[in-house]
Amino acid sequence: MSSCEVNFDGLVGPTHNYGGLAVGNVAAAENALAESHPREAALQGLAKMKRIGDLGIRQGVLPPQDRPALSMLRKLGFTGDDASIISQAAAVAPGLLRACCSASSMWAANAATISPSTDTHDNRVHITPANLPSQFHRSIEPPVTAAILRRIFSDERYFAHHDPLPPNLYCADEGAANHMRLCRDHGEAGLEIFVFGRSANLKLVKPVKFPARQTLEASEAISRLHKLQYGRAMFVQQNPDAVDAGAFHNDVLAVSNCNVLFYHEGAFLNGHEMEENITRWCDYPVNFIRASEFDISMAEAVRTYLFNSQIISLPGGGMMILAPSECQESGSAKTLLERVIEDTANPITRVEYVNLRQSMRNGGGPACLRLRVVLTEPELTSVSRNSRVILDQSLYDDLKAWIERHYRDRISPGDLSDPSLLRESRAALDELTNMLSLGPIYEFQKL
Ligand code: SUG
Repeated sequence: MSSCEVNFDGLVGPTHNYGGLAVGNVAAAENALAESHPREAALQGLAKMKRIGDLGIRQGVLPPQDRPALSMLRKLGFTGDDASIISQAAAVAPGLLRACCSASSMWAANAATISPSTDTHDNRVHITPANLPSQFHRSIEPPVTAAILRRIFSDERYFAHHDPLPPNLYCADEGAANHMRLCRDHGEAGLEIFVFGRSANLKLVKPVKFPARQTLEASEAISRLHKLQYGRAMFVQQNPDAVDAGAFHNDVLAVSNCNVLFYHEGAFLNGHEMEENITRWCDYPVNFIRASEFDISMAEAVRTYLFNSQIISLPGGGMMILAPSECQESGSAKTLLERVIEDTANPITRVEYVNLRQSMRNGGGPACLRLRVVLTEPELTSVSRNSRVILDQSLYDDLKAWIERHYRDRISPGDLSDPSLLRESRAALDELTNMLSLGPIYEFQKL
């Protein structure tokens, strides 16, 4: 059966700001408390989706979460009406208010881990929303993420939904950012590679500067829940030095597409052993494009997010790299990309650059913004029948006009205490769920 990979990108939410919240995320720390530009951020993300759609590739949209997260502020002891909760939090716990205003659900690679139906025992697509307990602002996301994914992928004949893992550091799961898949073709069974940063149980080498987010135990649990067929799951440890250099997720230093794995030699604790195992497990040739420290230093790879590029199978054959524009301005990243496309030993024939600077300043590149979902035709049809989340020209036009109508030009940390930001965000999201034919998904819509 023919299948395709649909990237579902997270729409940047109206409260996009630089909260300085993410430990171990170098860009986010550098830009902490800077002024943000939510409208520009959302338009940049939408332009990326449109570019992929224009290449003839299916592209999906995930709505943002409702922020400020009033329900979290209430759980943490603030009382009264919405406006007074926000002003109390701004006065006594500004960091907490920033966390509750984060638009971090835009990085859809952290929304869930998804196994295509070709890989699973019951031939259904298995979906586990990430529990994200490592960073407080991200730990707020799972319930709404789960509701959105259940709504979009609602046909139980095709989709099996699991609850997020229990929300604790033993089971810390960051979703698809730590999950890669190799296959001959998207529609064929694949090898799912789960990349973990630490083990809750075993004494493994650990980073010293920054916390590793994903545990081996969480990865193993997901492979069990997804009923991966025998030989379809592999577990690989991230290099602790890479975490310390700012690779808080594996997708900062590695990206796969079909039979291509593009990565920095320092990404994994034992990259050579991993390559040998992959070669043994795959009955088709795998292209390992391994960049050395000499090609590009790990620091420069983290700065440019070269390996957070998307590798896209083009409808006419061949593959394209969609790289952040920071790579175009980096001598080593650009030279390496040019070498990759000239090398006929791999299927990558083109590179394009995309401006995602607003997201990049919070440590989120092209691949962070997307959740990959391999779907067969009937699975995709069931999605399109249920809602309007697959991008076409008319949805693009509607979303662009919606962003221009509702989003602020700029937000400074002080603006987060303005209760009208809550009202504006809710009005925008209410309109969005209608536009996407999703029905009510946010708590405020059910009150
Ligand atoms: O979890 N940044 C996100 C970036 C996530 C990138 N995702 C992938 N690599 N797949 C994070 O660190 C910054 C928010 C702030 O500080 O305002 C933030 O959450």
